[in-house]
Amino acid sequence: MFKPWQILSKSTLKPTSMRKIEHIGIAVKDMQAATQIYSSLLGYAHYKTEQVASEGVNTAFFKCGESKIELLQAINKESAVAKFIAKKGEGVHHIAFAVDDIKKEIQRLVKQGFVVLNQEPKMGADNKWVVFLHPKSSNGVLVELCQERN
Ligand code: CMX
Repeated sequence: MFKPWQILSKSTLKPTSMRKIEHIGIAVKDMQAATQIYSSLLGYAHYKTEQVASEGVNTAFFKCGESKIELLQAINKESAVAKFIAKKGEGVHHIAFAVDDIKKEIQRLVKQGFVVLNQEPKMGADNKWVVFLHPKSSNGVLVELCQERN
């Protein structure tokens, strides 16, 4: 059973390379409609679109200060986003944290009992190495770690 609060106290917490919320991923059914809605909300257009075939998604990115909004539309029914929408409907799909050293963070989080879905970082959208943590180990929220690819 995953209970990191049992093994960590303030005195054992160490500095990590978790830097900021890099982006929030939002699952949408209709990308064209969603980009219009988020353009209206933010007052400016998305800065890029990208298909990530390996994840079965089309994406559109908006900058928002230091962070981003990533709209995600499934391109096939096997996609994690298609399954998410079928079960929960449109909405917040994941929160992504920027890290300096993704491999070190994987080791740290595995030691603490988090369920890391891919132990080897994979290529994600917007020029990143990415790793996902199972939502069951983070209070029902799918967590992504991402590191800039050089
Ligand atoms: N947020 C919160 N909970 C989620 C979730 C999400 N995004 N996706 C699934 N779940 C929940 C399911 O509802 C289910 O809950 P219950 O057990 O209460 O019913 C539970 O997690 C497990 O679901 P599952 O049916 O066993 O597994 P899935 O086939 O739905 O897969 C997951 C879930 C997280 C393992 C899978 O979506 C995954 O590997 N995700 C990582 C990759 C990814 O999401 N890629 C798309 C984004 C790519 C990008 O950002 O570019």
